[in-house]
Amino acid sequence: TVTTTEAWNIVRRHLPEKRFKHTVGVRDTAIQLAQHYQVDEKKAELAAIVHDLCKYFNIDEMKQGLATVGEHHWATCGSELLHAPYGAIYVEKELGIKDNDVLQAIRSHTTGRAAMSPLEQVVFVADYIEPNRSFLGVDEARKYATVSLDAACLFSLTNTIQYLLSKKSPIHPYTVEAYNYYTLKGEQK
Ligand code: DGI
Ligand code: FE
Ligand code: FE
Ligand code: FE
Repeated sequence: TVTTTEAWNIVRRHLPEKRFKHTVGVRDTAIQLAQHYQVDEKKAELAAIVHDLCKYFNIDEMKQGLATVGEHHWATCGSELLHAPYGAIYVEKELGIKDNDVLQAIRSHTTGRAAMSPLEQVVFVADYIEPNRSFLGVDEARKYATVSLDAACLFSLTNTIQYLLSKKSPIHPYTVEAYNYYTLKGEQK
């Protein structure tokens, strides 16, 4: 597997300046959250460093790569979703990252999913609240991140779904499943 230094060099070459800065923010935030919630810090760091590696890859290349491993259901999706599941395939193949926890955190970082592991939640939330983010609601999201990972995930999912609805964009079933899961989980306490 790659070292974090090697991963940084690869990410540097693939990402434009702004996306690289975002990645630094996600790495720092993921490490903080991992420490706060007693999640494996090294896994969180590696997943964060490579999470957006494929953000600007060719859409057809990503769809084909996913279809090759039997995931034909991404056919109607754009690169804003494809870079996450394809990223997991790519870093396994090209960077030799074998850790399934890390790969799963990369796979679910955009849509989320029902019953995410704490590591997945750390990366999902870090991606949403890193210091370079400036959208409406991000400060509230940062507050939830100090309360609990479940609360932060639910807030992020709710906000993202509202944003997608306002744009009349399609909402991926994984996003809906994640929202339903964390809403129901919140009601039970
Ligand atoms: O890659 P990033 O910009 O750091 O962040 P991301 O991977 O979390 O999200 C990328 C975009 O994907 C963001 O604009 C929101 C959008 N998105 C998240 N969930 C869904 C979605 N877009 C659609 N169409 N459907 C979703 O369920
Ligand atoms: Fe992303
Ligand atoms: Fe995200
Ligand atoms: Fe990101």
